[in-house]
Amino acid sequence: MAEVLIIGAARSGKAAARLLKKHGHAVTLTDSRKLEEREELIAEGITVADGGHPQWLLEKSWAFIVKNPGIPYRVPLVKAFVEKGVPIYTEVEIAYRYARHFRYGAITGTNGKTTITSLLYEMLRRKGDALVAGNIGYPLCELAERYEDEEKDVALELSNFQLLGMEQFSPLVSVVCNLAPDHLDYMDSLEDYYASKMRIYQNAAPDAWFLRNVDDPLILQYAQDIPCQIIDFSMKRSDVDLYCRDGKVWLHDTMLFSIDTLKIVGDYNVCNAMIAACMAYRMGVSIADIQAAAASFTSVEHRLEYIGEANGVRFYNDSKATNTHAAAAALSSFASNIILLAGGHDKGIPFDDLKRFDDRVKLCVAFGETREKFTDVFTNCICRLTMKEALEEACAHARPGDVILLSPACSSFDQFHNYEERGRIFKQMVRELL
Ligand code: UMA
Repeated sequence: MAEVLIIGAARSGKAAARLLKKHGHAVTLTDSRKLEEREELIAEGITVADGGHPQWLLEKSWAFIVKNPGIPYRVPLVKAFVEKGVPIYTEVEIAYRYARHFRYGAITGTNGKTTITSLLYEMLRRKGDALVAGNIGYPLCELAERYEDEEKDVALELSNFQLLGMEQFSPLVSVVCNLAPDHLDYMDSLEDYYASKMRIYQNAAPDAWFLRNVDDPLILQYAQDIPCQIIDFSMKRSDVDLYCRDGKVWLHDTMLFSIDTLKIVGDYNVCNAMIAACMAYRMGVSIADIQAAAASFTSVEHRLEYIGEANGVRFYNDSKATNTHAAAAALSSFASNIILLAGGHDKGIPFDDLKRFDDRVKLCVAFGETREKFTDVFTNCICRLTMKEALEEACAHARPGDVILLSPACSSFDQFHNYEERGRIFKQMVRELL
């Protein structure tokens, strides 16, 4: 019975523990916090070392480690195992090894991943048995435990943290939708961050597809040695495999959908839909089903999500904007009168790219760890400690026709567990106001 250590006992760690236990491994689960479900896990036969990572974990020999994707490799416990040469995987790799009949449409990139994954899932569902998993919030191990002997099409969102712990994972179709600075609090450099994204296609079979965004110079620079078929796509050119012409999206000579049927707005969303449609096509979804799913898709929670209107002021929750690039996409969706709520955990990425929206931002109310940095970005900027105070300040300044937009450009970990919690709390506060 192989001894396995799992570091981090939140959603993905617990799912991996249960799957490995089911397959006869001796599983130890460790977490720096005290686990509420400690007794339950022990009753399932899992050894629990919580409230810290005790020294004995380092002294024992493990067949392999499963690391929560969010825990950096520089954390002392992880670093020690790297130095010892113990294999360290992330949960998706473990699920991949057991669920041998799953077929994957795998999506990574800096922004748009969740929209593409959700849209691909809606398309796959029309064809038949489909699942959605990964960074979007559902551990793949949970699904592998439930359906491991079944054939399933999976729309899988992958973060670079997850990709770093992959060894064999092989998708049928994959994409790096775009690249922009992010996660400098975790990676040693931006070069490492960009390169880590390219692991998505490293084991792809020769007949698999990799969708390459030729509009993105960073992707062209980093996407090298692709072992499968390359589908070049562009929003600007039509001399590529996947492109827009006459208001329609085409894959070679096949029309995938008409842009005017989409309910999601903005060029970046046309690009997201184009990617999802092409992936669905490769996974066997009919053109009619692709079109029906594309036309009925509205939005993703926490991504430029409309909450409501009061006294002529509209409120949007874009909590998923955890970097500058995503916040820029949100700001580009409104022509003027934006009251922006921004700020959060400091990942060390610059906000300079937001300066170009200064004339659209009537007022920025910055909060959290990074709040002072926004005073250099926007002419009108006020700092408050918390998101609640920032919202109160924004409401005090709002006039009919204004948009109050939470698009933080930062991750949430300074004041919240994750961006979902930040978004839910924001929506709750707004609904109380409304
Ligand atoms: N912990 C330790 N030791 C440490 C540090 C942390 O034990 O030194 C523990 C914490 O106490 C906690 C756990 O590790 O219990 C980490 O919790 P988590 O919420 O990060 O873990 P999961 O619930 O398993 O969530 C993970 C992904 N989290 C991260 O990558 C940070 C989720 O992505 C993903 O949805 C989920 O698996 C299912 O696959 C979230 C995310 O923020 C959404 N992703 C980043 C992003 O989108 O920018 C990459």
